[in-house]
Amino acid sequence: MAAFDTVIRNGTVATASDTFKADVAIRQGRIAAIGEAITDADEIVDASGLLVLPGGIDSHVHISQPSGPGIVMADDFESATRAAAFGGNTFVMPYCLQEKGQPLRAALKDYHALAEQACYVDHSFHLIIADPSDSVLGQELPALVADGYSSLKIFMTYQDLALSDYEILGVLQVARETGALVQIHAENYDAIRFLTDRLERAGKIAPYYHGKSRPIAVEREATHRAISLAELIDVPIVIVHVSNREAMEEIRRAQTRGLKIHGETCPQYLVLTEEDMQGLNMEGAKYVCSPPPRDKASQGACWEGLEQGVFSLFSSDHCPFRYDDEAGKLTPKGRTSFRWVPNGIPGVETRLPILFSEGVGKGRISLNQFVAFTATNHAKTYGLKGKGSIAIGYDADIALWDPNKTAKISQSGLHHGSDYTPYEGIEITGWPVATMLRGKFVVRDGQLVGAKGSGRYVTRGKPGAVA
Ligand code: DUC
Ligand code: ZN
Ligand code: ZN
Repeated sequence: MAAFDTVIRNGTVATASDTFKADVAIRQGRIAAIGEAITDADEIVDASGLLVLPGGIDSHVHISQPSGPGIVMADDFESATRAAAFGGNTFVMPYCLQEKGQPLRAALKDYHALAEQACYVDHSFHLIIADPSDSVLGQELPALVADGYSSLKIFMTYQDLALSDYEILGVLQVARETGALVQIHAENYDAIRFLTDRLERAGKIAPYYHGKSRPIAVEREATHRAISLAELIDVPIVIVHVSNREAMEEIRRAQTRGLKIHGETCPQYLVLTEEDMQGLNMEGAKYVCSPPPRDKASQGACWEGLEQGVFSLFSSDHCPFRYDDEAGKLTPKGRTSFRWVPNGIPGVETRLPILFSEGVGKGRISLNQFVAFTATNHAKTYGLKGKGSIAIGYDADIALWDPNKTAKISQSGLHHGSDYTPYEGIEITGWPVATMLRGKFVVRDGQLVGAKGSGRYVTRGKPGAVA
């Protein structure tokens, strides 16, 4: 009997701190040895010329999430996790949305049922708290945090989701008491409502005006307020999907003052601008997401936030809708105003290639920063044990990358459920060529070889508690 099930030979391994040539040996789904000339294995995978990286962890994706009357997300758990695997990911953290009045466990039951037997990569859930009632805060949430649902998201905008400052403080207090980590969507709801009404009255209803309805000050003010509320309770938070310098500088200032504020940015803020929402007819709807893409200077600020470590997380905010579909971007109501265009864009498959090509390839970040921003920091921040690095004892969640493979992003080459990609035509150098989940290939030689349902639900520990 061979000592190992599989050995990945002759590749260049990168972790969040080091890059080195090594063979990686796998036994029973875990990394069992890292060394030179390991040959005693049932299967030898030649990784000459390839990078051996931890599988990507995308801690911000929306899958099968209810999105308003008549609107349907373009991905279910099968298609989203298939796309994730092709994009070099081995773990996703989608949201479990609590509808108003719904017990949290009832919401979780629904999402687990959707995900069970459907996933190609591992997953866990963040809870979206839409209704922080006394029983949710007093009993339901503490019990769920103890059960490993140790992170949640709250919103400062959207009808039916926006929490008052009083409610936010209540959620943060429970997070402090239980050790849960709270993500905050920081945009000022009343300001957006006011600006949207004014734009509509002026006949400015095209998708382009989505950006004008939520300018930078809307995000900066809410970011500042979220940080202040977290400071009052003395609890860490994550400001998700940061799009511009002013919000980034709010986070930097808080970090400089010693507050534990995590920052996340996403591909759309590095490579898209509000001009993309200018398309003819409804084409601009393809780029409508919140916060909206800004301008070139904002892109530069988001790069700076990554380069200088203000942001520790790079996620896709995959929130996919079909374009040419009345249940998607072309909902009839969307033609009457940008207000009704579903917010969100697909990106789980393109997140890693975009950051690799634009970041590592163009010398903006190191390969080790890439690994940290796309895998290791997600595991540490959200309490995911034994994942997010190439280390002995860790799950063999591995992506093999060809750093020289060049191809344009194109809808025809993607595997998500959407009928378009907002990143169409972007030239990428460096693609994942194989993805392995707990020692078994999910994607190899451009083919899906993993079994549907092989992705498991994983219980997380306390955020930040992983060494
Ligand atoms: N927030 C998200 O995190 N994703 C999509 C839309 C939104 O507002
Ligand atoms: Zn959000
Ligand atoms: Zn999101």
